[in-house]
Amino acid sequence: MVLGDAAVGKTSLINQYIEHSFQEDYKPTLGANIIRKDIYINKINVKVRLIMWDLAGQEKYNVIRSMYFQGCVGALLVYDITRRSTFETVNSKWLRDFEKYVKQEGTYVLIGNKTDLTEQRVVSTEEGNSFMREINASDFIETSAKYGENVEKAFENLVYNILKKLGEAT
Ligand code: G3D
Ligand code: MG
Repeated sequence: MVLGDAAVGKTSLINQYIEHSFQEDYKPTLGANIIRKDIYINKINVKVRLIMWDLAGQEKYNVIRSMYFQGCVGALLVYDITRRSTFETVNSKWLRDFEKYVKQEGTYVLIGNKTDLTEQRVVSTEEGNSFMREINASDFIETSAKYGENVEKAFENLVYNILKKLGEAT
């Protein structure tokens, strides 16, 4: 799942990542866009089918959101480096939701998006790094969904860490 406050860039990250090779199934009544992508992870020689859930952020979808968490194994926790409030809600809201609803041990990667807006940056890379350690995220990656910078790396890092954790558990 891709989680974070409104307008941090969740939809942009997914759109940038899937480019032309996507299939989507938009269910506006359910407040979710469901996207599928087949990828190959070189490092460990496996094919993976990703099913991504891009959820609408509105409060009215809160009940439905809790149902989507069932079966979820990992998340990108996204904030906008130009808005401190979006950095704070990663811990106060999104990570809490994730831990509350995801039954098995989940994997999450912290994402600081909009690195192209250098002038407007208010959350430093160093803060992101120490926050990653504080919340026990698998990794921290700064991205620009606008220019595609580190976007593929973000998703594939999450997949790799999910598989790694699943492998350790079995
Ligand atoms: P959301 O799905 O998390 O709600 P969106 O966020 O992907 O809809 O993005 C919200 C706004 O931020 C959009 O602007 C989008 O273009 C912009 N945005 C997303 N990622 C980046 C980025 O990396 N850099 C910059 N500069 N902007 C970004 P609009 O104006 O269309 O609302
Ligand atoms: Mg969106």
